[in-house]
Amino acid sequence: MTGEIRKPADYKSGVHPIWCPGCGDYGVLSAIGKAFARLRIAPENAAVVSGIGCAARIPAYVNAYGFHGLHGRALPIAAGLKLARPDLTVLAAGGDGDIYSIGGNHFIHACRRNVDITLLVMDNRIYGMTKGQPSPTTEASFSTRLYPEGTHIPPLNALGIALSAGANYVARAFSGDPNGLADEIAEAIRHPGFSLVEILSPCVTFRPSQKQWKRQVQRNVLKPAATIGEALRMAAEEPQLATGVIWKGDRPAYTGPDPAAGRALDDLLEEFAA
Ligand SMILES: Cc1ncc(C[n+]2csc(CCOP(=O)(O)OP(=O)(O)O)c2C)c(N)n1
Ligand code: SF4
Ligand SMILES: [Mg+2]
Repeated sequence: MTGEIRKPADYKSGVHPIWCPGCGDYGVLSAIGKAFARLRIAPENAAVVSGIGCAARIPAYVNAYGFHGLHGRALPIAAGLKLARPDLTVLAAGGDGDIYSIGGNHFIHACRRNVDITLLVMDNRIYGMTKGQPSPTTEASFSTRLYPEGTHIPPLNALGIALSAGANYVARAFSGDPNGLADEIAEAIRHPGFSLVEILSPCVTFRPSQKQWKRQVQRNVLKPAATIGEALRMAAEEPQLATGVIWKGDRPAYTGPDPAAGRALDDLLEEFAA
């Protein structure tokens, strides 16, 4: 750690968040500032990239480079940015719908590619921005206006998918503990390769019962598994409100093709034209 000493407040952009009062995403915003301060990351050396959703508004509120992209497309933008600017600390951030539903394909391949970025998924088990439709992580029996008796579809095991696809660091955290969350985000940033931190982040408007998470979440009970098999078992069997790190892998991060081994663009154009 060599950078200038900074305070969490240095990472506030000055844009006033328009999330509902009590939304869990405030805790995530606070934790990002604390994590950046702990790692002494200069605002001009960080970028936060998102898609669309309440959670995906977060780049506007962080004093760093930001990109508010298309729904589901945070990850390819974040990975491309990191390959082009390896000196930047790159976070991708979004909701359970943005990342796991419309962005699900990108999610799988981001885990597989293992570019050195950190993904924060603010999981409220609902589409908050579009007023409460079920998301991939909504419980099968949860009643919404579209599905009064629930969808009868089991929720996605996103941590298990991340592990199977090759993510190098996999954790679950809780937005109601910004100090603990800041430690987890800082650790995920420091770990090389693709890191997933799935953050239980209540939607107090469309899932008011999630306010109970404050006392229901089992904090930091998951510990890194010694084998990928054990990590997969934990992802499948441990309680869905248990938090902690379940996997720290040692895959080398993907840094892009070696320019020396590639073909020059001019040669390719010449060959194509011939
Ligand atoms: C291509 C496209 N399809 C659908 C939408 C509508 N839409 C906006 S946000 C969203 C889901 C947001 O849910 P989530 O990612 O869980 O974020 P939250 O609002 O819960 O934080 C949807 C379906 C859109 N903006 N673009
Ligand atoms: S609708 Fe839900 S997720 Fe969106 S800002 Fe309000 S509480 Fe947060
Ligand atoms: Mg959501």
